[in-house]
Amino acid sequence: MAASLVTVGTRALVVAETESPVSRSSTTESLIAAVDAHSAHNYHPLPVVVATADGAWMTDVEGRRYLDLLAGYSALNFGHGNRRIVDAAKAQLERVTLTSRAFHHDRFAAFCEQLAELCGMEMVLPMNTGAEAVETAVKTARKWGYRVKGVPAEMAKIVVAGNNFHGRTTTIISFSTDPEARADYGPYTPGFEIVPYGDLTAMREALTENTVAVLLEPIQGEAGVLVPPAGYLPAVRELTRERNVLFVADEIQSGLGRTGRTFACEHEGVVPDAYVLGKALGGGVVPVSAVVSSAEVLGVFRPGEHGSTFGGNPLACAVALEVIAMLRTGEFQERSAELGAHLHRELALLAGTGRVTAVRGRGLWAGVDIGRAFGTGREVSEKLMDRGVLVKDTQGATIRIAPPLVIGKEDLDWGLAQLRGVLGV
Ligand code: IF1
Repeated sequence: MAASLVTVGTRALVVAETESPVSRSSTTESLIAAVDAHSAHNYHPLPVVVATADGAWMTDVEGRRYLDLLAGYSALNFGHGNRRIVDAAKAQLERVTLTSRAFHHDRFAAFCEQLAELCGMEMVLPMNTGAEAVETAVKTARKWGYRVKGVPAEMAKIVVAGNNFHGRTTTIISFSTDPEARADYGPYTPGFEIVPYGDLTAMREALTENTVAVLLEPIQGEAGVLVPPAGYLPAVRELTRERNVLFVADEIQSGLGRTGRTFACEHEGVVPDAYVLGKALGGGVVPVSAVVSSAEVLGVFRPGEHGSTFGGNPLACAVALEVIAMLRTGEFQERSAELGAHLHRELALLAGTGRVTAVRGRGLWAGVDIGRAFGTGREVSEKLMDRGVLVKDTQGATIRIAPPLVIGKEDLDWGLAQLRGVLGV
């Protein structure tokens, strides 16, 4: 198997030299055909087959190189093959990888202690994927509502925002407003109230004595990197505090350095009651997620009431500990803030051209709306791919730019030059 892959790679390199960059070679085509035949069609990936990656760059099976401006939806904040993360993972692979939570293991204490400290919180409940952590936050808020707040049985309500994206479980899609994410998956889980994102009046009116939590993305990713109006998050914080409602911030995508701060909430001086974390916490190596909160809130759980086979496993903890150590210095946040300011300055110049109708975001994270006459987000993404830049479209007209935070300024500028090339400016 390994030998045949090498042969394929060599042949592909030869093919790549003789073909125009736009057409895909037979290797890429045959691999994609096999995926189409045997993988469920729940995705429509760009027609590139990645074989290796390093830092902000990926190389496909043809030997072509691409600048990664998506970073695994922010799971790769520290870049592909990050030396420190890979070394931490390798070392732990040789020691112990899984104990289950039936036993203690020697990385768990440091993981919980240091993650809680990074968040300015007291307790951690580890899971694996983002959706599992969101589910955990929902269960935590409900249990807190019944045990601590005194909400009558079965009456707990959680307020969420329109155009949210929190994951894909049946309960989470029950409070999605996206028909694609939701259709044909009913019956849906009750207990959620949806209000428009950024609308404080609607939020105030939605809160009742049975509301246990407000669950929000401090910046909405899938909605197109939507930054709420200034003052919205602090007002929600104030309101939830007054009404004894938990403010749960889904920082799965916005957190851990992406926006130029450890948490996107920090831009508005907001400290929520609980952070929901995922993606970059696993360093792009393993799925690691968690709910991080106070002892009052996470203290509601008793043995047997929640858990996960892989949650908080030794490999996950070793990788996350390295991620936490890197975040503690603040250098990645600083880099994201500085390079992000540069990115947004450059994108603002495009916004004046008509080819780009709007740009949103913070730090190294941008949603760029493409003018209708200049193609859909998907078409622009495909043209960028042909120029060696990988991005992902959303909401039809938007492309999202979220490079690994380790990207070089020259590489970012080169990527932006390709975008200008595609848009003809
Ligand atoms: C897919 C989007 C990004 C998230 C927030 C929870 C989760 C996500 C704020 C769930 C996941 C992903 C999932 C991925 C696409 C992607 C995404 F376009 F759908 F919205 F990043 F922008 N909270 N976001 O963004 O985490 O269970 O996936 O680990 O293909 O579904 P997960």
